[in-house]
Amino acid sequence: MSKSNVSVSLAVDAERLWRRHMDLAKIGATAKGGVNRQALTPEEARARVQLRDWAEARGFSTAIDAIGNLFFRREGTDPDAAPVVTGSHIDSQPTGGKFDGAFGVLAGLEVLEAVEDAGIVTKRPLEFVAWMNEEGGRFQPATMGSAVYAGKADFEEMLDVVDADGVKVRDALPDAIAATPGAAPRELGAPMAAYIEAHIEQGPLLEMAEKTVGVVTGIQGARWFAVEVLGEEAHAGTTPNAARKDALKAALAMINEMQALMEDPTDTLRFTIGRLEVSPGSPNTVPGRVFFTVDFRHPDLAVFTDKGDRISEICRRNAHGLPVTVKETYHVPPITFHEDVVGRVREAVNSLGYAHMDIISGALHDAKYMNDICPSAMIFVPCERGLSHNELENAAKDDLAAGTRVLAEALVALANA
Ligand code: HGY
Ligand code: MN
Ligand code: MN
Repeated sequence: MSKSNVSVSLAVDAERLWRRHMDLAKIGATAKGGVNRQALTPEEARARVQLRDWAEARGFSTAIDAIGNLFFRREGTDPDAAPVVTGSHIDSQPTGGKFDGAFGVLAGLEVLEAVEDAGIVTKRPLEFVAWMNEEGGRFQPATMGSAVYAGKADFEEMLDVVDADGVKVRDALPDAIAATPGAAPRELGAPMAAYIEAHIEQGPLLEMAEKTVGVVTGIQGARWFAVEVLGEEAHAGTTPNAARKDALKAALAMINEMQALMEDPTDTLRFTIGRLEVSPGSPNTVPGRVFFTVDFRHPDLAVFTDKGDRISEICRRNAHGLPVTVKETYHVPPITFHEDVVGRVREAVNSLGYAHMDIISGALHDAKYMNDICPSAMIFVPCERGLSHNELENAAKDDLAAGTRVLAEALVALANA
């Protein structure tokens, strides 16, 4: 169906792609060279406008859905055909890097531009998307926008999620949506023919194996918990141990027992206490309240279930009579991507001749929810030292271009299948 016999990967422009990363990274730039562009902040709104400007300069149209997922579209010959879609996220961690999420969105833009430059006609429309609140750092859960889109999270419930300052999604969302006023309305859950997401690996495996491309066959499971322990504030000097209701002592007992449970000699299991708040936080007052988060991940469903189910029981048993609440804020079992779409990625990487390997994603991605509504897969490229969720995150220009060429060939093949 291609009008020209130029293969789209030849039209991928590595310099343009790299320049876009550097330009987007200026929005929310931090002193250490990373980005702080958290979901539904003014910085993220500016990034939305920048994407819209780049896309519309090439004649691609813009659409937005009720939860703020932002879509960009290049028409195919069959306007009624469900689109082939790529994308990722532009929101970042508070101390995020230039490439986490941004690569998948900018690779999508680059693919549409390369298709346009090569004069390739596709049957299906091609789209790339910037999913709202993938990171879940400010508003939990993560992958909020794609979960609502896929019907796996309740829209109204997500609107009532609040951040640490008590700001609700419902209050912060209008400014994000208003940032691109000309965007057409997009229905939540509108059909997609296939989805492929490009992302940096955010781990060291590709770099260690000296591979340029990761053919991602699945995503490990992730379970997040929010735990609050209530004690009684008291004088640190006068209060006998027997009379204390020390929220931190109980929380540390819970965390220590969890860490023992999560010991794994194979180093497959991932267990992180990412947030620990102690109130009132005064050196000479017995803590009256402790809040902490748990991020537990594993690729095997049995381990994911058995060990994850023990977290609540460990908290209750170590509370020693103090009130404790344990809320599971995220529960996403391990998934396997669709073999047809993984196959398209494999064909593309073989035809381009890049050193590659199969890999399971350790990180969460919006592709997990897309896999629930259409055949999906992912493509990884290495990042330096596997470092991510860190302002020093770095990736090589040639690797980003290689991943984008694989993405381009796979998407065009799917759009004309
Ligand atoms: O937490 C994650 O795995 C994703 O990078 N937000
Ligand atoms: Mn990401
Ligand atoms: Mn991330």
